[in-house]
Amino acid sequence: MPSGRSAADDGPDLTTDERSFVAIKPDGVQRGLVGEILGRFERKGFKLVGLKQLTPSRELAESHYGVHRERPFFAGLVDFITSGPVVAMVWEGDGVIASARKLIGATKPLEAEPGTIRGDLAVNIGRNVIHGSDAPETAAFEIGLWFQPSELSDWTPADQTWRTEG
Ligand code: D4T
Repeated sequence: MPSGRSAADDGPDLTTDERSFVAIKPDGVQRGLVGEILGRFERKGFKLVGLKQLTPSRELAESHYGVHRERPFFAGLVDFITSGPVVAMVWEGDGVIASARKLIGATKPLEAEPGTIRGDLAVNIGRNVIHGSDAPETAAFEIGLWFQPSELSDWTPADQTWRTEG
């Protein structure tokens, strides 16, 4: 650590290799927003370690949204997420789980701040364009649900030292 700095200056203890599962839902794919959304995560400085497009099976969708199984919107949610291609991604970097949620914005697009993906690109909760893991446990579960380990790349961007200190 450079002289004159203490551990407290670094803020929360961030893990550089933290990973989050992010998915562009069928509405985002159909509306041609894939490049726009990928670009926001790239420009932020996160590292893409997994990427594929697939139409999820009902089994996959029901597992992914299992926590909502008893909610009245569950059936419609599963119908929607299985209705067409989804772009599934794994992003890596300092604090990526919480940071991705900030980039994404509030679940209800009306409450999502301008500048966020939902704030800029969505108007309806049932068509809110994108999903991001909400905690380390759900990130680990969702990455394992959507990706095989062999589909994830361990790599170091050439400009890594310009993204993260130390
Ligand atoms: P996801 O999981 O898609 O990233 O959304 P959030 O994490 O932001 O929000 P969530 O889990 O509470 O909701 C999951 C998913 O269900 C849709 N939904 C939600 C809906 O259609 N009607 C509702 O009333 C709620 C609460 C939107 C996101």
